[in-house]
Amino acid sequence: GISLRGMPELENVEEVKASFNRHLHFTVGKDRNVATNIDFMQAISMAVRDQLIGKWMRTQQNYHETDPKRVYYLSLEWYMGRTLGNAMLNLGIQGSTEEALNQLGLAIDELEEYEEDAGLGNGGLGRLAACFIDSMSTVGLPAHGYGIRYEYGIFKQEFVDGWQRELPDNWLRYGNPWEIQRPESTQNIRMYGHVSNGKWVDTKQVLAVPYDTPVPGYKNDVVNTLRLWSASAPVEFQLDSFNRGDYMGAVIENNVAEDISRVLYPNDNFFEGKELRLKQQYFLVAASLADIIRRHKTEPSWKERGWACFPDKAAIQLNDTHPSLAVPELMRILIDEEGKDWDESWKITTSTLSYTNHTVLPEALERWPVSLFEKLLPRHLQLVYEINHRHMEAVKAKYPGDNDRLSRMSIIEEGGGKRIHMGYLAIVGTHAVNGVAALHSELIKKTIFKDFYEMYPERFQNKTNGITPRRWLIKANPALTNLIDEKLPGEKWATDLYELAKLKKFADDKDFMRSIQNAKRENKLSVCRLVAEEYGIELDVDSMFDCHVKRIHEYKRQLLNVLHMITRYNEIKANPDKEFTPRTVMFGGKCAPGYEMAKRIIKLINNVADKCNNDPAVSKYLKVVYFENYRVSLAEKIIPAVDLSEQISTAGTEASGTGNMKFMLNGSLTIGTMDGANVEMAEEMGLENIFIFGMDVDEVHALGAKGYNPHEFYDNNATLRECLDQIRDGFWSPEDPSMFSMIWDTLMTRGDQYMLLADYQSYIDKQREVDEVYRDQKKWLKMAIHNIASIGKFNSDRTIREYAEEIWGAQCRN
Ligand code: 26R
Repeated sequence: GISLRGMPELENVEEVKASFNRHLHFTVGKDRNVATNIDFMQAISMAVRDQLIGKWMRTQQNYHETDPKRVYYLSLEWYMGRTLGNAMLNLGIQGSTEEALNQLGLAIDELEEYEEDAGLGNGGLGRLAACFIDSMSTVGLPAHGYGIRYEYGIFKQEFVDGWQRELPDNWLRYGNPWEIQRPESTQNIRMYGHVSNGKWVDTKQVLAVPYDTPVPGYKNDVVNTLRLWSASAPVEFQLDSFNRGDYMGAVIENNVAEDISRVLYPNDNFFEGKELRLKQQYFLVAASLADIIRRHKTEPSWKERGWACFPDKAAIQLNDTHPSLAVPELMRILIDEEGKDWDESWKITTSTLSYTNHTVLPEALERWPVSLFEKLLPRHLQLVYEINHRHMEAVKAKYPGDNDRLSRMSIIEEGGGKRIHMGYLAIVGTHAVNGVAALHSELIKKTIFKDFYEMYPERFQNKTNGITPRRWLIKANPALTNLIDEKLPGEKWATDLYELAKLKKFADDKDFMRSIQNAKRENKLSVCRLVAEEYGIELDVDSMFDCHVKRIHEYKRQLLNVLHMITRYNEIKANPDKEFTPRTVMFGGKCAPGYEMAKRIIKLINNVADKCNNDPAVSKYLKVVYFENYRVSLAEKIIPAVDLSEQISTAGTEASGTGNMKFMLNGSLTIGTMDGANVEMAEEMGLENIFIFGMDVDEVHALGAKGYNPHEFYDNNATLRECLDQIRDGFWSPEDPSMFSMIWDTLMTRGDQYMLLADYQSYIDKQREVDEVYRDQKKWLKMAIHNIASIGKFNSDRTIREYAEEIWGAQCRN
């Protein structure tokens, strides 16, 4: 059928053409003869941007006039991806823009490919911030995102002989048409120095220059702001050297200050106590808080009530502990600059701030050495000590004589060089702490924050993650979007995904099932073309597309997937006459540059891919593709084409997962453990529509308590043993037989934290079941429709409404 979505309006088409030509001529400074595709992309981006500006100014003007409670989302990561397509979609001008460019002999979808991803994030946490800011505009919250304008985002991944190589991501090279520099709102940030007579003196200065990006809601005229700070050296920075007459040295020194916003730290789930990273955190926090307070001082309510109104007018959300310096920084402002006493300052601080936890992995928790703090932020260290002192008094009062508890709960960890536990600081210094899925929120109460939960149970909440259906369905998957539009006319579903439940009645409808199948096939064909072009590999479109895309980390168990591939390979080789259900196993994901084990996992996957793809007897049934440089824009192409989504982390380790939801929304089936949000997905769709396997959290804990012994599984399972022996003996690395000994050691001799072998057989059995169902396409499609129809809860609009209502006390206007 023909979709009404994006039908071009004639008037708008003419306007877009004129605007595009104007920008190409006057802003880019080229004519059609010399302009490149990048020029065309920039010209159309500016034409689209122009349509945002009026709504943007009106939205901000309205906030100023009506003085509502505002929400501030502080995050060290914003994994935005591309902006052009999303802006057109949310403005409702996709159709007119496409038509306008068509008439000029250009193709919008081709031009969109020239936009660099804004890759200012590592993975889940950064992409969640991006989905949230889309939702905050869509539900009509007066919200601002705050972050750092890294000059280099997440590195570009390249494979050299199957090993990951990192290249710098110079995403701003050709300029960024979506940002507007606001030098007049520059903030002065101080660091280093010392405290003398209670005053922070002899500090070094750096300027924080804001760059604003408009964030439109979905077809609702709301445009909020993402404000990213860039570091710049002040003139004073050079004074010292100037006085010494070292002009050249002084100017070159600017780099040191400007390095603060140079590059995103590529660590995911691994804390490294680097000074530059602490500077980045303070830079974001200090600039954003100063900016927020400046804004509120111009509001009418301030004139009446001053600071007393602040918590009623501002809610500040901390995206993990990365911006948790907000606690001592707000205290410093209130006490040192505003002359407030401790108690009033504490009240304002805790009632304004709230904190989201995104991981329980102990090695990811931020614990900054006191020595570093003292050097960079001496005044903040004093305040943290005072916060801890008062906190310790409160613990003593509540639990007299319980010295163990007292030392467990100290924000300052003693022994082996003192450290500040930022998670504890964030809980003590805020009024709400939340996990990101039901299971995870329960887990933090029972494990990492148990003592704090017992003391402050009312602070602990759950906010199950969600994803924006605009980018992850309407933009990424037009084929499926059109089908849904046909069944559910009126577009209500685009913001209320619970509407998709109405698709359940078509789960047995032959025509609808065929349409769903065709849409998936169309998307799979696009990926086949991409893989053929990029890697020269011919895929079988009818094979099952089995996909594992996410950061490479041992807890996510890409290795378990490898064991399944190897098992399959061995079975195919051992049974040359047997028929198998053809599969294409797809991987994507980067690993932290210093993560040795993960680097070897990547190499192993690439080696397995080579062997399978180049052996005709195997490749008939099993092909393996590792997508290079997986990122937001590539995810948008891959996810709609997938049949089977791999969500196989050890139960209790993946806080939520959000990729899992993106696949479900796009009609893939999930093979997964009872971890993170998988648990709630299963609950929404019913266990009959998802392939759940392996130990649940309780079983994982029980096995850990009893003592996990890999030999129990190795000794009793011949197929598993064959896989592991092959890895140990160099079957998968003929170029260097000992290449993967580290993998063997981790799984077999170092007591594998993630208990891969314990879930191996259950995983293999479940994969057999997956094959069987795939052969029964009727059953598969029915399950797929149930997945799509059960996605309602995982809309990030729902998540944001819950934050607004239960944590922020802010009004959604839509
Ligand atoms: C301190 C440091 C280097 C660091 C630690 C952890 C940097 C980045 C992280 C990333 C973590 C916190 C992260 O991305 N967590 C993911 O958050 C998603 C959104 O809530 C979850 O869906 C996902 O399960 C979780 O791993």
